[in-house]
Amino acid sequence: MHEVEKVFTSHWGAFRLRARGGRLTQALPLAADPDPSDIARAVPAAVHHRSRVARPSVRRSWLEGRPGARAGRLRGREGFVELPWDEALDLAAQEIDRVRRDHGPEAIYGGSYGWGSAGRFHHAQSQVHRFLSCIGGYVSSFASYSTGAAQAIIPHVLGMEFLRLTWEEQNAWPMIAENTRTMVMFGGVNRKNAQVSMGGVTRHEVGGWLERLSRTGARLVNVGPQRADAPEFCEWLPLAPGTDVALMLALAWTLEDEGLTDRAFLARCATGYERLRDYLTGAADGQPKTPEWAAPICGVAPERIRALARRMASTRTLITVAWSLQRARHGEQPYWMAVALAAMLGQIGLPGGGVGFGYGAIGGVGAAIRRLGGMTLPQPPNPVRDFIPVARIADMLLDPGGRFEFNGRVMRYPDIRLVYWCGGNPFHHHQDLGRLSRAWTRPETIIVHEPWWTATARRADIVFPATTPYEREDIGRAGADPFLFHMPAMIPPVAEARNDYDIFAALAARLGEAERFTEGRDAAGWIAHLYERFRQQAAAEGVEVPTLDELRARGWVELPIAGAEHARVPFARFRADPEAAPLGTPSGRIELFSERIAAFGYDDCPGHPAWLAPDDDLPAERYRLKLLSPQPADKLHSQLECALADAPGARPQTVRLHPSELHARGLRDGALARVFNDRGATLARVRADPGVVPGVAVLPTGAWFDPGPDGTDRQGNPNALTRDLGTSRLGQGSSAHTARVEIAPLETAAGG
Ligand SMILES: Nc1nc2c(c(=O)[nH]1)N[C@H]1C(S)=C(S)[C@@H](COP(=O)(O)OP(=O)(O)OC[C@H]3O[C@@H](n4cnc5c(=O)[nH]c(N)nc54)[C@H](O)[C@@H]3O)O[C@H]1N2
Ligand SMILES: Nc1nc2c(c(=O)[nH]1)N[C@H]1C(S)=C(S)[C@@H](COP(=O)(O)OP(=O)(O)OC[C@H]3O[C@@H](n4cnc5c(=O)[nH]c(N)nc54)[C@H](O)[C@@H]3O)O[C@H]1N2
Ligand SMILES: [Mo]
Repeated sequence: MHEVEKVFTSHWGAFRLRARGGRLTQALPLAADPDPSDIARAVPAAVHHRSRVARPSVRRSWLEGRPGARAGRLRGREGFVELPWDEALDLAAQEIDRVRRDHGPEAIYGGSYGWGSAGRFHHAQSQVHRFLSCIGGYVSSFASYSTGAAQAIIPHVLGMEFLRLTWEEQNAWPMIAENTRTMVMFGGVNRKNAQVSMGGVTRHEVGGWLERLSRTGARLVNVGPQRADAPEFCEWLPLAPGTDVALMLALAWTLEDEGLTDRAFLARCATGYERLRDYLTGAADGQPKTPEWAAPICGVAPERIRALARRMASTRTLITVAWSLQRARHGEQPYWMAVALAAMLGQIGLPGGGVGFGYGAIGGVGAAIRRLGGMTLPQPPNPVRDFIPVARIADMLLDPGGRFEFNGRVMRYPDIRLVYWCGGNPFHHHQDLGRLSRAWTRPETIIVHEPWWTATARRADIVFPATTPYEREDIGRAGADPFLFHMPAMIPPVAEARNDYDIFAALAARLGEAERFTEGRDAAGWIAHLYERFRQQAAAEGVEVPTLDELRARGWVELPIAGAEHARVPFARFRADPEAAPLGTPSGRIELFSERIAAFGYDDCPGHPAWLAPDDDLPAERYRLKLLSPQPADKLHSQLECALADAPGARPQTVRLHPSELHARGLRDGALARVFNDRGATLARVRADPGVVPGVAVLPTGAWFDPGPDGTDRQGNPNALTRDLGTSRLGQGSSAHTARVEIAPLETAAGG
């Protein structure tokens, strides 16, 4: 048997994949990628892992007692019965039909958050949303775990959607490399995160751009709790997490104090500065936001704050902010205050100046590229209007009919009877998994499509085995990437796995909506249809795209849409003439005070950016460490975890702390420990790291949640410990990065 090799793309980039005799054998880097990700290496072992779902599976007591919620408390605690496809599809269709008939489609939650896999047609979220819209509708979700608070606050401040800002109004790397002299990076610009981008990033260039910028003599300052959030050649300004706003306020106070504020820019392009200034100087609340005030809060010495403020005012400065800062309580504030600080410097609209978010958070941010229309599955209108901010899922399930506030509205949680999940892992991504486990007992039925027996699949009633991208044909293309991929089926479906599309088509037929869902096409027909539409759109914009047959033959191509010529100066037109090119805010200007937000009357998001002291519910004396749960370096979220966890000693996951914190707790480097708080506990292996500020524990996400008999997670999932509370009533985003914990050696672990 000979080996075949094809090029695949994925959220972590393109790679060469080899197969022999129906099995994947090896994943290798692609020469076109200057800095390929290692994540792909785990693909063959994961695809053929024993934890694949082999056949449709129905939870035992659901099968016996259906329909009804009686046995919901047994979810995740009992076995499954494997059924033939037709029987399992019949059961699922009957149950969906029962719920939509008896309770209406607003009793079905199809928000189904998650990344799933790359590939334009077999895009799990698009498939499940299309299916549910076709059969009557579903309760949807708004925004993301990535940028929930940002998506709420930025339109109030800059008058545009956050995603539009990200892709169209931020400095691209060539613009930065040429013009920026000081880059102040809150949360760093992280090469580990830049490995990943939605739909893929083929040339990993973020590290290269930072190097280039540094070689020009520009100063790069990583402000944050971890040295490793930026390359070694960057300066590190250690800062306690969750305190960036205090530092930003002190920088702003210094600008004001030393006459460095750009008054002319503020007068022309911003509104509300007087209100913010009264807050800065203390005229409003009696507390001037001086460097001496900020120093004990954020841990940065007053002289260093003053020096940084002067440098920022005297050179072309770009302020960058990681997405992590807003995945925390009051996460709206650092985003708003970063804009305010940039406005005071007066460089918004100048090449390489101003403010930008999420550089390095995903690889595509800052790519100089001409945006083309996508290649997306068409979505019929969803007849149900109800939605939740995505991270409020446990609140919704625990409190049907309950009232909540969101961005100026008062809303109610729907009464959900059926949850449908496809392409996401809530028992990876949600906070306070103990609480989610309680909420998860409420629905009458939970249906999940998964390739693997993840924590979520194990807590479902009906599990349909889904194919992975290597078992089906697809097209790969990402909006911030110039490459286009044809991805053939490399191996037959593992065991009885089927494509999400085929599962939905079979259900739609049973529910009388086959024609609406499929439009008479099979998967190959859809791929040809979507591809041809994309090709025509591109042609209309003057970009020539090969035919599908040509792409099949070549495997992958680069489209002529990338390069420095596609880098524009963001906000240039607005800066030149704010009357003629106003922003979409009520005032048409950058809003440093928002009448609209002030009118909401939220104490957790007032009318101007403010320092809101952390309000964690756990006592700091008992739980002395702040827990950070960043994205894992070696994988995407919980994906491929099964293969990585097999390495001897790999689990439980490693938690890193400053050596002084180990010493204070009698912990040996490498020892097993218990990380705990009032919400839960997990095992973890301890690692000393002088590149972590004292007072912080860093435990990456992605271990498969696996609580033992006493409830302690055995794998090292930080969401056993995080708090399930919105960022504020404005954004209601995930506040994963605000949590307190304590750590004890395993042998003598007490408390929790
Ligand atoms: N504590 C803490 N928690 C966090 C975060 C944090 O910073 N701290 N970050 C949050 C963020 S930003 C995010 S985006 C989320 C990520 O959360 P998720 O996106 O839910 O995480 P993934 O592990 O990527 O889950 C995708 C699932 O889809 C499955 N899958 C892959 N391909 C297919 C397919 O073709 N079909 C089907 N049916 N399934 C497929 C995978 O096996 C996997 O189980 O986590 C959030 N959670
Ligand atoms: N390898 C890999 N890359 C990924 C992903 C993955 O799963 N694996 N997931 C992707 C996804 S979905 C997303 S949304 C992005 C997320 O991108 P981010 O949200 O930016 O990433 P995080 O890893 O949560 O955090 C990055 C760093 O921010 C720092 N940080 C945390 N809190 C604070 C704070 O309060 N202040 C400051 N100054 N710094 C702080 C931490 O030290 C952390 O290492 O990553 C993407 N990239
Ligand atoms: Mo994310």
